[in-house]
Parts: sequence; C-alpha cells; structure tokens
Amino acid sequence: MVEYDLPSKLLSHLSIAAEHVRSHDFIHIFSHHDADGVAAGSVLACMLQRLDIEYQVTFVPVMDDEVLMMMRDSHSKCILMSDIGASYIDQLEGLEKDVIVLDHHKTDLVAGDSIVYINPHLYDIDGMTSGCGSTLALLLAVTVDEENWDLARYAFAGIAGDRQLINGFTGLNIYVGEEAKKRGLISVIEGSLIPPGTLSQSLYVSTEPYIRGISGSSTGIKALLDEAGIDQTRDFLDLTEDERHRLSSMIAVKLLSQGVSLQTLEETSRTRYALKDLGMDAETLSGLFNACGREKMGGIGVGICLGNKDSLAYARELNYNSKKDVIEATVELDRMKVTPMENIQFFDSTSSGFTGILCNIVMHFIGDPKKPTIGVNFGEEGTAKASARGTWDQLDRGIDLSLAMKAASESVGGQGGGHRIASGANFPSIRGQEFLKNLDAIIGEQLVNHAK
Ligand SMILES: [Mn+2]
Repeated sequence: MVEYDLPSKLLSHLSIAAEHVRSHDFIHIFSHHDADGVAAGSVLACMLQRLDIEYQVTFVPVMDDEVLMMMRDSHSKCILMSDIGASYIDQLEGLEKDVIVLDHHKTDLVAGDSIVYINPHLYDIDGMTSGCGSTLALLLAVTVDEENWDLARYAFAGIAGDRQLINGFTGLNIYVGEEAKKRGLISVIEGSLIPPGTLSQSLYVSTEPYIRGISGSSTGIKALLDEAGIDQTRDFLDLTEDERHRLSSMIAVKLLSQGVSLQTLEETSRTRYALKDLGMDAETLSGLFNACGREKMGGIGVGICLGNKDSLAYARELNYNSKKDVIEATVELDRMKVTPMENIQFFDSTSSGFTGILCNIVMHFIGDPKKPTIGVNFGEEGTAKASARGTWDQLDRGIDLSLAMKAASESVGGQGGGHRIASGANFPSIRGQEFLKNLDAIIGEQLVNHAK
C-alpha cells in the first residue's frame, strides 16, 4: 500500500473552498469541454445536487474574454471553475463574485486575495502529470462530504483523459487512486492489446491498436474471434484471464507482421482501470466524456455522473459514431498508402479532415516507425494545415518537430511550431510540395547534425 499525504496547504484551501460552496444556494460551474473538464464539471455538479444547491454548468472550449463576460453576466454570485481559470487568474477579482478555481495549468499569474485558487503547482506538484481538473474536483467533493467518494470513478475518466494514468499514479493521483482502490471503486486490469468494450464493436472501431484486416472489418473480426474461440458479444471486462491472453497474443502476432514496433505494443497494452458498476474502464468512459464535450453536449456527462442510464446510452452512441468515421478514414488511408520520402512520410487528409488523429495512427500502426509522419489537409481558402508526429525514439536520434515545422512553414510563407514530438503548421496550399521537400531536408539535417 502506497502512503501519500496531501499537502497541508492544499487541505486548508480545500476546506476554505468547501465552506464557500456551502454558503451559496445557487452556483454556476464553468469547465473545459475536454474529457477532464467534462468529468470535473460533472463531479462538481453531482456534489452540488447532493447538497441540494441549485446549479448551472457551462462547458467551454477555452477560457477567453467572452467566457469572462459570461461569468460576469451569470445570475449566480458564485463561480466555480474547473480545468480552466489559471490563464485568467489575475483578472477574476474584477468579477466581484465569490470565485473558486480548480485548475492544473501552469501560469506565472497571481490570484487576487479574494479568489479561492487551487492548483497543484501551488503545492510544488506537477499539474501536467500528477493531478488534473478531475482530481481537484473530486478532492473538493470529498472534502464537502466523504460520501462523495463514489464519484472517484468519474474523476478517473478525467484523469485518464489528461493521460495522467499512463505511467501509473503520481502526486495527487496516488492519494485518489489508493483511496478509490481501498473502497473497491476501481480495480486494476493487467495490460492487453484487446480494445475495451463489447468485442464486435470495440474491435471494429479500434485504432489503438489499428489491426489491419480486423479494425473496420466485420468479416475480419468474425474470423479472428472464431479462431480464438470467443463469442463476438463478449465484453473485454468479462473475458477469463486465459481468453484475454490468447486473444491478445493473436493480435500481437498480427501487429508485428504489420510492422508495428515493440515499443508501440508495450504502450498499447497498458494497464487499465475498471470502474465499479459502470461496466467499463476509465479510458473508455473518458472517450465518452470527450465525445460529449466535442459535440457541445457536456451536460450528458453530468447525467452520466448522476447515474442516468439514458445519458450513458446516448454518449455511447455519440462516441461509437465518431469512432466509426475515424476508422473508415483510417482503412481508406491504409488502402491508399502513405507516401514515403527520404526522412519523413506523408499523407493527404483533405477528404477526412482528421489530420492529427490519423497522424497518430499512421505513426504507430501503418507507416514506417523510423520516420516522422506528416498529415496535410489542403482544406479551404488556399491555406493548408499540417500536423506532424514523432516517437521518443526519433527524438533520441535528434529530431525536433517543433523547430522543423516552424522552419519549413516559414520557408513557404506560413507559420508553425509546437512540441518536439508533435507539432503543427499552416502555409499556402499551392506551396505544399515545396513545404514537404523543405521539411524532409530539415529533418535530414537534424539527423546528420545529431549523428556527428
Ligand atoms: Mn485538464
């Protein structure tokens, strides 16, 4: 059992926030619209519902002046923010309301005295890896009432959404994880390559892993499961250990013959966390919250946390439909082939528009794992949008996609940048070939300079 104590400053901030919450009869929650934000906002809404406090929830794509205006115009005297707020923390006092901010994004801005501001960075905890919006929302909910620990299951979906479960629990998530395990709310499932969910569906829309001939193919799935001796209607969570091993090994063989790297196999077969009574794991629920947020229906997430079965069914359908669009675009791309250049590989995503998503899939499951993957949407009005994805291994060999995309796009009158491992660029569509040629050369130089 891992012992982890919450920082005392955090505990005192949480009890101040809880007191503020209890003093209102109507609270307006504002949260981000991604999986973490939807989970966090929904956990908070559920907390207020149980306190019999009236509430309104607004999910937003980004914190900006318009959102600030909405907060000012809100009929509530109390604004409770989750997964947003840090970037505006110095301006919130101007709202002249009771403001509570639960955010995990790093900023140098300082909060006004009257703002209740909770952020892992304030306690020297890394908010990028070790505590997110949902972690903080749950901590507030259980500070208000210990009975709210059941909401940990939904918070875990948010934590998974911000990819804070990838390397096991760290920081604040250790505390939340251990408490949730102790209460039997989450259980650890050993990693496998089988996509979670009902097999006939989860294999069909599976892009992580994308299994050539299986993903997007009902006949392929039937043949695979017949050979494994497993019925298509079975759920990943109900498989026996033996069945799980057998099916996972069969998928591994397929992926290896497809050219997938061992590292990707390892990353894909990561540990899963099953959520008690919900019949799914944290990443799956995260996908549902994400789909709700993206479709501007974050309120469905609130319904899920409140235990509404229709909300859950609706979110499942939303998510399945969007995944179906992605898998169809992936199968099509796999058929069309990715174009190899000397140091990079390239595909045209104009017809689907899923540039970033396809880039990840190509990088890990379709293309050459040695070369960075570039997707270009030649899109509307003469401006092309490109995404680039690399692997840690490529970074180790000297590749920096942030610098390369910036230089290549600027060389053709565009702009770009981002992270070393993933970045983007815009440039005039008609200069697309020139852009790719320059990018290929720049990556080549990076490799040569590193090798020296
Ligand atoms: Mn977040």
